Amino acid sequence: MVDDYQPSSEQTLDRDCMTLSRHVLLQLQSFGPDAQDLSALMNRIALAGKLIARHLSRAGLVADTLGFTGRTNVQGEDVKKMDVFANDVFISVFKQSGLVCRLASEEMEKPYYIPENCPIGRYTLLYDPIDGSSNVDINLNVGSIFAIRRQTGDDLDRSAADLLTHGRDQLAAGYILYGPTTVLVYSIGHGVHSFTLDPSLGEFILTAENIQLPAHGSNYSVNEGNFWQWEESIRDFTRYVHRHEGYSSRYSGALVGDFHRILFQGGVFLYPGTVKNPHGKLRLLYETAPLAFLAEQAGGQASTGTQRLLDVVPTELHQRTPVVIGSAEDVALVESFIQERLREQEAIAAPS
Ligand code: P6P
Repeated sequence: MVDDYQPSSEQTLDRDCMTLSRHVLLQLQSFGPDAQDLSALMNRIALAGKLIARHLSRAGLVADTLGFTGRTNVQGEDVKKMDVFANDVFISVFKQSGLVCRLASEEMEKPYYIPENCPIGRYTLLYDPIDGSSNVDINLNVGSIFAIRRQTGDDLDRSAADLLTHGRDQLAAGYILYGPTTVLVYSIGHGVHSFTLDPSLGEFILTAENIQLPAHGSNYSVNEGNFWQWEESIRDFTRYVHRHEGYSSRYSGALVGDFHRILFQGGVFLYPGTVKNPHGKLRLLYETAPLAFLAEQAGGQASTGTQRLLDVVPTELHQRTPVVIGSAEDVALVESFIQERLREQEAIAAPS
């Protein structure tokens, strides 16, 4: 038996003990009730990620995981079996949390209320359960996007009107990227941090802390197949990157993976308005606002092209916004083309 035992300074042991719930408490420098709530909420998000990752790892081997359900969601999109499974996972893990009264999802026209948690549960989860689900059937990365907001008022009429506020009201935001590894990236307003799932432990382990989005990057990520549907300003930006050295086009068709690349390598992702979706395709409350929260926390920027994205106040739950997000310099470059065209239009409209 050794007296005054000195534990070995085994780095990996310390690293493996930096779990998500502990990290949240350290971030908040508090063990108070609010900190405990956020820690418990993030732990539930992690559990949902593990359950979805496990299901995805068997997609194609287990009957009824791939393909379509034959239904369409509130967006008018074909619902894939994986969308429904992932949507139900989040409902199940938060039912048992006691903390969340409402869940608002891309897959549900109205928020789902967990009766046993209402009105005690003071938090709302907004989420896109599987973003980029068309990638599931071809074994490419997909993601879940989430935001946590505090419920204000009792919402007795179940209109969830208190959710229609700017993105600066988000308490926490992040995503889970299901790729070669499963990665959970989150922020509770104290920087952006990344955790990697260690399947042998069943824990998300801290692998990148205080991530800084580079001021500029070579990646530009946009669906150029929409070129004919864009405003001239976006075409101007595209022609600029085509004609200048140092740019690479990277687009996977799944927002989470495309954003993750920008977060770590820099550059800009954009989904502007199109003829088909004049206000953009992506949804504010559970796609662009959570990522905008992360981008700004990591030193980047996020706008609609003309307005800071976190300032946008939605008028309805599934509101879409155009999005330009990533490195500050590259977001500014896109915005400069938009401003240039606006000035030209104003000059033409101005009385001679
Ligand atoms: P498009 C996936 O359907 C999604 O919602 C995002 O994940 C992705 O960034 C975008 O739509 C892709 O849309 O029109 O380029 O196929």
